[in-house]
Amino acid sequence: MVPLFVWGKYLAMLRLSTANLHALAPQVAQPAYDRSAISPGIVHLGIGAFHRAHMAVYVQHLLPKAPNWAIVGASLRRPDTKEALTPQDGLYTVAVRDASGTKCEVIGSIVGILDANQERVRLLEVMSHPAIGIISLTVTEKGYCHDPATGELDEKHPDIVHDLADPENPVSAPGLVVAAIERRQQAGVSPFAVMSCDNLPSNGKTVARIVGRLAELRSPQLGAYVREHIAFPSTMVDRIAPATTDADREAIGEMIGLEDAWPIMTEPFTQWVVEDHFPSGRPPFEEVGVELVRDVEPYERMKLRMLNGAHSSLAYLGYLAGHEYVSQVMEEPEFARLVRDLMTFEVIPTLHLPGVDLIKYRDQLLARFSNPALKHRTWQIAMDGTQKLPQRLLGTIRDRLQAREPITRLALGVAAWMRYVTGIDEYGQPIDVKDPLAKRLRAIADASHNEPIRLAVGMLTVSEVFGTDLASNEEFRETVTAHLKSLLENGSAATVAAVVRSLR
Ligand code: CS2
Repeated sequence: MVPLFVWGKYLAMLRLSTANLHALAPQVAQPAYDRSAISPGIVHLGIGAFHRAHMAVYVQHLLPKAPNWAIVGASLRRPDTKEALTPQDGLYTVAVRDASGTKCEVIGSIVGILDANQERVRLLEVMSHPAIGIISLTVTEKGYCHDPATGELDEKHPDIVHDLADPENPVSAPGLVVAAIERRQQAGVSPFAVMSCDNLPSNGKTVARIVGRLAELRSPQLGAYVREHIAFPSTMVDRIAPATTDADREAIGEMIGLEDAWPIMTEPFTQWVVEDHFPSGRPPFEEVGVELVRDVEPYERMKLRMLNGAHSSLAYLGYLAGHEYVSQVMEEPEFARLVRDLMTFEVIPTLHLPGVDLIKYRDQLLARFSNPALKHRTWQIAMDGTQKLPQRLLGTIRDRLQAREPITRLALGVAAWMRYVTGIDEYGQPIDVKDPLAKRLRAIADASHNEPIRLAVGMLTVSEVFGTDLASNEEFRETVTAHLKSLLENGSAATVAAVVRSLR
């Protein structure tokens, strides 16, 4: 039973909004610029937690110097962000957490949110406005409607089929971008830059290929226009931002003194490396800590293989071992040892980044994964494995196989994914597997009757993930199958312990 005075306090709490900023607790940072004097220069597709913890914070710190680069956000799937933030005039709290405590900042860089499903025409109008110089995206890996193994547009994807049939009313992110490019071209408006902030390999080049192909399917002229005039700078983005819970909402409300329907939890670490390729102009990103470089790819590869590769391995193995949060998995010495050795012996040798101390980067990652104040669910990271595995683990595996080097720890992450997508955990309970190919994976698992060789061989036929080379690589197949057998027979904790011990 909640005591009455708590209810009274909760009911009396004002909602975060421009008018109520005066009631904000004094220790909370807030926009250092006049929000009525800023205007949008960026349209961001996919206005979820990651964008709001990352790019929107950089833009908040840019706006005092560059007031014409505020953000209009669009949600492509659900209207919930718009519903939460519109009554708050787009304001929300970023709560930075670690063992030493929580620091809050109210972010005001998002000046409007559109729901792409309900306001498609308006969204295209805004994207086509001459003031907009950048279209940025965090639509997750699957939002690009591509084949994860090849990085090419999936021309049979239902959303792409739809967008080719009805190009004025696109539903996919590439479809929206192509429609806006066409509108601008027809109206003689200068082209924008398209900046992917998703964890895809060579994200700029990949999105250029996807958008270019979709435009070409519309018409060869539009395809040629995209190739010649649209810049697709690559980026490496990094900040851990777990999904917000109701307990977070309540705790942040208490801290800031106002009710916030959708605050974002994150860690102190943040990094953004951007390829400096914006022919039509960009804000002075370098003034707010963005690293502008000529070639982002080595940084991207480092981050995808080290951070995300370790993250996915921890997520599948940790979930199977019964751990809800990443930091709990890291408390298990054998698991922590496994990811440390995975990075040291199997990932770092595949990276070439002169001037970057990769051992230091590894240690920083281990500390970030162990942050006890961040409730990052293994289940959240386990989502969409078919879209994530190629760039996180399989590219590294290919490089190692080619160099005739062992892949034992890398293959354990892959085997754990195969075990996870069977949809039944180690206690016989169902796993809520979220993945665009979940049904197909489940059918493969059911047909294998948990027989390790059949399960591994069945999963390896998913060519969108493994291509054709890995499925026929004997060493890979055998290593994965041996791990899978152990995971099915002994469980995740015992398998991890045995692998760590055998390689000591
Ligand atoms: C995570 C990433 O959910 C996931 O798959 O691995 O979102 C990760 O937290 C970010 O890439 C960190 O920058």
